[in-house]
Amino acid sequence: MSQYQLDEMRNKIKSLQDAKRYEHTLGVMYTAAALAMRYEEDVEKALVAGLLHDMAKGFSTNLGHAPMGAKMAEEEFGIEDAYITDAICYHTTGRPNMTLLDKIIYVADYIEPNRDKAPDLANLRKLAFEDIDECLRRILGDTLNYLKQQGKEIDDMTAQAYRYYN
Ligand code: DGI
Ligand code: FE
Ligand code: FE
Repeated sequence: MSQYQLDEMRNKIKSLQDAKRYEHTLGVMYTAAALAMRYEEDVEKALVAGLLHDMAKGFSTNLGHAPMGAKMAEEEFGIEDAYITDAICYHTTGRPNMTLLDKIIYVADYIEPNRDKAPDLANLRKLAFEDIDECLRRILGDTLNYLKQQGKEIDDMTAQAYRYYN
């Protein structure tokens, strides 16, 4: 992937998203890159997955934007690497036995600098760079608690991911 291709993707994503969502996207992209450096993941794959993870936001249901984003990444940008598209596909629910890139995108989505809602975010951010599995476990738990508290329906994949890691 050339710098030109990455720039093209950025411009396209910027045109699809409002200013706030695009700031979130850049936050996830660079947080994912930093986690990739820490855990010896492919930094370019982390950048691409982070940039594209919410590309279908607003084009589908709340849960549907993740799998739809994976499909759009392939159709619009020719991303055929399933390692990347799976990380996009499962970024909202997680899944059992997540790959390192899945974990990086899932965690980056939660801790990127523009986020401010989650409880104990400062500690989670530190933990992300110390022990990504423990951080993932904590986020899955916090998300499940939040969904229950809000009376929202728990997706089967969310429940499976939670069970796998707890
Ligand atoms: O797209 P983002 O806003 O950056 O974040 P996201 O893709 O992680 O998730 C969007 C929302 O989806 C978030 O408020 C949590 C929610 N969510 C995650 N798992 C489930 C869920 N909502 C329901 N109803 N059921 C789930 O299992
Ligand atoms: Fe999302
Ligand atoms: Fe996101």
